[in-house]
Amino acid sequence: MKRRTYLATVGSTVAALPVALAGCSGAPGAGADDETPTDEDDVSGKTTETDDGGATDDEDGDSENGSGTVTAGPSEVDMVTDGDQYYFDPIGLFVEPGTTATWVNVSGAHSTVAYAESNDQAETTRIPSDAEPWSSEVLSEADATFEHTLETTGTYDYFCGPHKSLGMIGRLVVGEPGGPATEGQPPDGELPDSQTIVDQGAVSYGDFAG
Ligand SMILES: [Cu+2]
Repeated sequence: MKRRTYLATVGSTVAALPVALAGCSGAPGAGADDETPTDEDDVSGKTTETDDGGATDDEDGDSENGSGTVTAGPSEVDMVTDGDQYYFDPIGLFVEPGTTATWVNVSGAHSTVAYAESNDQAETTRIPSDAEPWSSEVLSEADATFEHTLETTGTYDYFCGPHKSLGMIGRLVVGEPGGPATEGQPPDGELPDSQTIVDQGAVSYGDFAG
C-alpha cells in the first residue's frame, strides 16, 4: 500500500515534466498544437452539418402541418439563479390545453407553486377556478425536474417558494387568457400580459426584465 501511494505521488510529479519538455523542443510541440484544433474543427463541422440537416427537415414538416398561427414551442421553463437574480425563463409561456409543463432546475434551488390559496405561501388565487393547483418540492439538484399537466384553459400565475419575496414568479397561459390572473398583478412582482404571451408563444425573462 505504501509503495502504491509513493508511485502515485511520483506519477503526479512527473506529469508536470512534459510541459517543461514541450517548452524545450518547440517544433514537436507546435506540431501537436496545430493538429489538435484542426481535428476539432473537422469533427464539429461534420456534427453541425448533420444536426442542421435533420432539424431543418423536421421543422419544415411541422410548419407544413401547422395552421401557420402560434406554433407550440417547448413546454419547458428553466429555474435559474444567476448572481443575485432568481427567475423563471421564459417568464411567460403559452401552451395548449393538455400540455405537460416541465420546470427544469438549471442552477440554485427553486420550487414552482401555483398561486392557489390551498398552497402554503399563496395568499391569493390566480389560476382558473376549475384548475388543479400544483406545488413542487424545492429542487436543489441540477437538471431536477417537476411536471404538471395543464387541462383547464386560462391564465396561471405561480411562484418559487424560496424566492417569492424576491419576485421569482412566472405565468402560463393555457389555450387562451382567463380567470383571476387576467386582472391586476400578483403580490410579488410583475408578469407579462396574458395576450402578449399568447401572441409571442413565450416571453423570455431577459426580454421582459431587461
Ligand atoms: Cu427560486
